[in-house]
Amino acid sequence: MKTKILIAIVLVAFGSSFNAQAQKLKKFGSLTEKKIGPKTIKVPYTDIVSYMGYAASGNEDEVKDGKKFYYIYVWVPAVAPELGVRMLSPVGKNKIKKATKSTAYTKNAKSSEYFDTYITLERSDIISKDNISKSAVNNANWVTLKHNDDSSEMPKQPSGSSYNSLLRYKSDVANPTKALTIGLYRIGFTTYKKGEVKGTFLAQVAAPIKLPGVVMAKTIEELKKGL
Ligand SMILES: [Ca+2]
Repeated sequence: MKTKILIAIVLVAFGSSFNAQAQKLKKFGSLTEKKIGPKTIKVPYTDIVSYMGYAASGNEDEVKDGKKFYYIYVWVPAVAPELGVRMLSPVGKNKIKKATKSTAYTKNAKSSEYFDTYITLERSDIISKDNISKSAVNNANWVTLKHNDDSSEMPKQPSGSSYNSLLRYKSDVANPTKALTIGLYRIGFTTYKKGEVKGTFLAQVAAPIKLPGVVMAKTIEELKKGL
């Protein structure tokens, strides 16, 4: 009997420490791979911009196909060879260096709410920062370059499901519609299923080289302040 209880305690302890570990965000590896001994690793992105936010009922930016969409805007001032985007919910105990935190995140940082993330990388036809305005953004032609729902490279959610998202997009210079040129981009995030989105999240946009002047913000007003 005692042995059984002990085993149960050990299992519970192991289980919880395993969960805590699984929630830790790994380095954000790029498409470039390098062999280190017998292992092949993805060389980490060197330039990462992080944003912490809190999604709540009624604060969505757009309802598209019955899904509540939230956007983060990214100004890319130089031609980028590759971009990585990933999203994690909830933020939990992850400590992220130099992250921009929204007021809503700061107020709800301890919230344990989370959602099944889904990300899109979209490009607009706005290619001059002087042309960035709320109406220009609303009237811009947005093209989805890539999307991702679930990534096994991301930490599991508290439910144990791998529902967090990660995508990497390589610029195709031979194809102007698929090249990562100077311009205004946005990350769209929502849930796979239709309905409410609620919880803390971390969004990161990354490049393999230092791109001076990259600005990421939740709103056009905030973006313009950073330009
Ligand atoms: Ca997902």
